[in-house]
Amino acid sequence: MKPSPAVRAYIAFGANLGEPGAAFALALEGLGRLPGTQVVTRSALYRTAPIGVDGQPDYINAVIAVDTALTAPALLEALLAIEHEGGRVRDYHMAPRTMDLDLLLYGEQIIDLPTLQVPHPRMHQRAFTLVPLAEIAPTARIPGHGSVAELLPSVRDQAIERLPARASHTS
Ligand code: PH2
Ligand code: MG
Ligand code: MG
Repeated sequence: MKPSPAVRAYIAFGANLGEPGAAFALALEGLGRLPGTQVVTRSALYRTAPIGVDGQPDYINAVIAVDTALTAPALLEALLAIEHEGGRVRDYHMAPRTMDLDLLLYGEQIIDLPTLQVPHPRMHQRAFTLVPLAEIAPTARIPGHGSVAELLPSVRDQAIERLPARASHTS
């Protein structure tokens, strides 16, 4: 059988419980182990104020680029399995979490399934996705919204702080 050509996908990492630095390392390792999948690059870690929830600790966010031969639904299923390995417990909607892995972009495909919307429906409004994405892929296009670099100015009021490289292992 001919191998399926790889698709460049972008995955958002978020955590605001436990040890986000260790969870990020686990996420990278888990993604690297997926069949037909290579981690291409990753952004720095960023400390961000929680959006859409009150009274939660700051998040640590990042974006990871992979090339994958997995279909988008198979990749989503793998992300949920890695979250589970990372100790994710689904207490309630928007609960603080040890590891959240969201599929942001899958090539330039638009996917609208009951369990999977790509591009991620709110990614173009959030500094915690756009800023790390701009670091590794400023020219990436968010179908229906434009390029990452073009969208950046619209989120400049949202608090986000890039952490020094070493913090990825200790924060
Ligand atoms: N994730 C959410 C809700 N709010 N805020 C920040 N700063 N970072 C996140 O990853 C985040 C959030 C739901 O997944
Ligand atoms: Mg999620
Ligand atoms: Mg999320």
